[in-house]
Amino acid sequence: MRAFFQALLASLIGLALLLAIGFGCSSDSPTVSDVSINNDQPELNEKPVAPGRGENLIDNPGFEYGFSCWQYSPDAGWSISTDNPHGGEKCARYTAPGGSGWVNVELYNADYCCVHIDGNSPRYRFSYWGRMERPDGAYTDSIPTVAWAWLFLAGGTYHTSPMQLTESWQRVSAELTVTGSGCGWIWVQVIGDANEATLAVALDDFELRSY
Ligand SMILES: [Ca+2]
Repeated sequence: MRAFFQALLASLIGLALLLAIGFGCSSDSPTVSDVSINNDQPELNEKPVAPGRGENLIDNPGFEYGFSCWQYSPDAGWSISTDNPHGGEKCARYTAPGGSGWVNVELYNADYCCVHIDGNSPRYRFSYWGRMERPDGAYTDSIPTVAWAWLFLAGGTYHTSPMQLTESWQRVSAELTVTGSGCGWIWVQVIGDANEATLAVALDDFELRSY
C-alpha cells in the first residue's frame, strides 16, 4: 500500500512540477484536497511549548547516525556526507550519475522508525533543510532542482510548499493540524535536471514537533 501511494504521489508531483516549470510558476504547489498547512507561521520554538510537548518525533533527524531510520531511492547515489552539513557533523547527500533526463530521488523514514502521533495535540510544526551543488559551475535557473515533503500522519496527508534548492542551505516549514493517533511517515522527493553530472542534493535537520 505504501509503495502504491508513493508511486501515485511521485507521478502526481512529477506532473505538477513539469506543469509548474512549463508555465514558469515553479512556486505553485499541487492541489491536494486534504492539505491543512499554513506556511506563514513563526519559526520553531517561538511559541511557548507546554510541558511534555515539543519533542522531535523524527528519529535520527540530522543523519548523525547515518541512514538509521531512513530509506531512500534509487539504491545508488545516496550517501552520508560530512561536507558542509547544516547541523551536526553529517547530512544525507545524493549525487546524480549524469547522463540525460531527470533526477527523481526519494528519502523517507523507515517502517521500523515510524513517526508516532499520540493524539494529545492536533497541532504540529514540521521543517527540514536542503541545498544543492553544481561543483562544475554549471548551475542554471532554467531547470530548477525542487524538493517536496509529504507527511502521512494518523490517516491524513499533508505536504509543504515546494522548495527550489540553491547552493545555500534553505529551510521549509509548515504547520499541520493532525487529528487521531498512530504511526506515520514523512517522505521527501527531489526532482532536478540530470544532464549535468555534478548535480548533488543535501538534506538535513528534519523536525516534527507538537505544540
Ligand atoms: Ca546533521
